[in-house]
Amino acid sequence: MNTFYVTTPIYYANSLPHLGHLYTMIVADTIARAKRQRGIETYFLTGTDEHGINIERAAEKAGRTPKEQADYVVSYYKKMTSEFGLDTAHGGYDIFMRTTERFHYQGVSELWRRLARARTPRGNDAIYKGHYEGWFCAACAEYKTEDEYQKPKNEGDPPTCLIHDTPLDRVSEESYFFRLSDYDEALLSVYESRPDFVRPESRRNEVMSFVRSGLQDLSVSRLTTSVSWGVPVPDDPAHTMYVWFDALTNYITAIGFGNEEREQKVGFEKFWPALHLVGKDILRFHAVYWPAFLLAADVELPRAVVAHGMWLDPNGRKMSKTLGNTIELDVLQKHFSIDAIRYFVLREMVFGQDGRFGYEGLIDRANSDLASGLGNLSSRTLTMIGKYCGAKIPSGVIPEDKLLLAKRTGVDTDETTVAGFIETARDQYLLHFENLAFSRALETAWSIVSRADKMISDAKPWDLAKDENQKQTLGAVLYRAAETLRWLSVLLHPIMPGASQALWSQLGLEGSSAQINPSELKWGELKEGTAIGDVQAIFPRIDKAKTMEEINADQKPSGAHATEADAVTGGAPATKPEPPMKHATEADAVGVTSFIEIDDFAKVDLRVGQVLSAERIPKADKLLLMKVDVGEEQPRQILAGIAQYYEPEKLVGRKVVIVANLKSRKLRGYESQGMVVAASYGEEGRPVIATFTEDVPNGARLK
Ligand code: ME8
Repeated sequence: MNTFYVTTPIYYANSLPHLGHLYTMIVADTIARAKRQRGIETYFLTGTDEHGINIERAAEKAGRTPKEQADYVVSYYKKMTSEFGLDTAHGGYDIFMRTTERFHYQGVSELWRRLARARTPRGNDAIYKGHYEGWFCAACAEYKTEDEYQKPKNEGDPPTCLIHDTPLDRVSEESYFFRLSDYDEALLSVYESRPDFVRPESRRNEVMSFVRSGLQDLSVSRLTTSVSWGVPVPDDPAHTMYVWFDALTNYITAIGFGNEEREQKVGFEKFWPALHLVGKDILRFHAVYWPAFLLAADVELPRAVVAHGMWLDPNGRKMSKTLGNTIELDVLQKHFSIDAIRYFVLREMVFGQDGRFGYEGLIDRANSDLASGLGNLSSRTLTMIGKYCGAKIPSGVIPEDKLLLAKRTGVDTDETTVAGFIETARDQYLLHFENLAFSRALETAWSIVSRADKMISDAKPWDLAKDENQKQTLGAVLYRAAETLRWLSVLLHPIMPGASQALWSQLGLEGSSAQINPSELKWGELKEGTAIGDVQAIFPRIDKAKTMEEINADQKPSGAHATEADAVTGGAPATKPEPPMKHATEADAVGVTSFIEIDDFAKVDLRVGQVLSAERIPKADKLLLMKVDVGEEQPRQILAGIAQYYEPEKLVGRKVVIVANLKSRKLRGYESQGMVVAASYGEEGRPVIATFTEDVPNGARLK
C-alpha cells in the first residue's frame, strides 16, 4: 500500500515551545500535506517527551507533579499547534504523541524485552548489567565524555555542559548497558549501502566519522532511586529506562508496535518505516543509537533521518533567553499570517544549514515575494478579468485572423511558450521538493510568478482593452495568467495551505487545490466561462515601520512576565498549572518598548566616569556608595544597587558610564547624583556595568 510516515522530534515537556519547535513542525506538516495531495495515505506524528530527571526537576521547581508539568507544557503545545494550523482539526498532525501514554509503556517494554533477548553481531548479549560512573547533563539527557564538557575552574566543582553551561550530575550506580560498541560495522554498512539514510550528505559524513572513531556502550537505565519518573525496566523495577531509549521508541509505539489496539487503529505494519525530521542537535540519537536499537531488536530501520539546521538571530547568534533574542510565538502569530510565516521559514533556511530569523527579514519577504509578487499577480489578473471579461474566465484561444495583429502589439501568440516554461518549472519544483530543498523549490515557483508578470507587461492588457479587435487576444493573455495561478495554487498548497485555497476560490474553482496531484496538472484545464470569486488581497502589504513598532512594544521587558522557563530555571515562584495564556513563552525577551526620536535621546547626558572609591552601606545589602570622577571639579556621589554582584574594591579605577543629568535623589539617607549604567539580564535582573575597552577621558560624552 502507498503510505508515508513523517515524524518530528517529541519535545521536552520541561519548557514551552519556541520558533525552533514550530519550524520542525512546519516542515513535517508541509511534507505531510504534499504526500496527501498526491493521494498517499500519510501519518504525521509530533508530541512530547515527558520522562526523565529534567522534567522531574522542572516540575519540582514549579511545585507540580511531573505529570502536571507535562500536562501544562502540552496545553501550550496544543494551543500553539491549533493557532498555527498544525493540529488535526486543521489538516496537520495525526497524533500528538505523549510518552506517558499507557500504550507507549507497553510498546517500549516490548522493545526492551526483545533487546534483552538479542545477541549482537559479535555474538554477545545486546543488554548487560554493569556499573556506570560518569557525568550526565540533565538538560541534554546525555552522558558526557571528557571532550564534551568544560572542566571546572575550582577543584571539587562539577564540570559544566558545553551546550547548556550548567553543572553536570555525577552518576555512579548500577546500570543496564546496551552493547553499542558491537554495532559499528553494522551501522557503517547501513550508511554505506543507503546513502540517503542520513541527510544531508554533510551530516551523514559527520555521523560516519563519529561511528568510525569507535562506539562506547550506552547506559540505558537509571536506578529508580535516582530517577523515578520513567518507564520501569521489565522484570527489574529497581531501574527505569534511559529517557532517550523511551523517547526514541515513541516513533514505533505510536503506530502500534507492542500494542494491539494501536496496531488496529493506526498500523505499525502499514506505516513503518518513518522519515524522521530532526534538528542537527539530536542527530546522533536518531542516526546512531536508534538504528542500533532497531538492528538489535530486528525491526526495520527508518526510511531516513533528515537533520535541519538551527535558527539563529539576525546577527547569527544562537537564540537564547539570556541574550533576549528569541522569537516569541505569540508575537509572531499576532503580526503575521500563518502562510507568511510558513513561506518565510521554508524560503529563508537553506535546508540543512543554519538560518537567521528576524522580524524585519520576515516583513521584507512578505512584502516583496508575497504582497508584491504572487499577491499582486493574482489581484491584477483577477481584477482585469473582472473588468474586461465580465468576471468570467475567458477563452485561451486567439483566432487565426487575429494572430498577426496580436503579434504586432507584442503578444507572444504561441501558448506553448508560457505553458512549456511552467511545465518545466513544475517538474523542477517537485524535484527540489522531493529532495526537501524547499528554498530552491520556492525560488523555482517564483520564477513562474516572474514569467507570468513578464507575459502581462509584454502584452499590456490595458492597451489591448482599448481595441475591440484585440478582445480575444486580451482574453487569451488573461486566460494564461489565470491558468498559471491555478497551477501555483496547486504547487503551493503544502507550503501555504490557506493562501493557496483562497487563490483557488478566487479563481472560481470548486473543491480544493489540496486534492489536485501537482504532477498530474495539465495546461489548459481551467474552464472557459468559470465565474471568478470575490477578488481580495491574499497577502496584504505590511507597514514595516508600524509593525516593527508594535512588535517592539509587544516584546516584554526582561523579567516582566512569568514564563515556563522560570519554572525550569527556578527563578519564579511556584505556580499551579493554568490554562494557556497569551504572552507566555519561553523567551525572556529584552525588547525595546517603543522608538524615540534622536532629540529624546539627546536629552540624556551620558558621561564617562571613573570610580574613585566604592563602599557598602550599613543595613543596605544591595547598595554601593561610590565616588565617581566625571571630569567635573568635584567627584560625584552615586549609589548603585549592585552590591550583591560586585566587590566594592574591585570597582575602584574602573571606567563606567553614568547618567549625568538625572535629578539627584536620596536613598537610605545618602544623596545620589546620577546613575551608573548597567545591563540587566536573567530572571533576577543581574546587573553588568557598562565599560570601555579603549582608553577614554573622564567626562567624555556618549552620543
Ligand atoms: O531534543 N532551530 O527535545 P527538544 C531549529 N526531547 N530547530 C530547533 C531549534 C532552533 N533554534 N531549537 C529546537 C529533544 N529546535 C528531545 C527529542 S525525540 C525522540 C526526543 C527543534 O525540546 C529541533 O527539531 O530539545 C530540535 O531537534 C528539537 O526542537 C529539540 O527539541
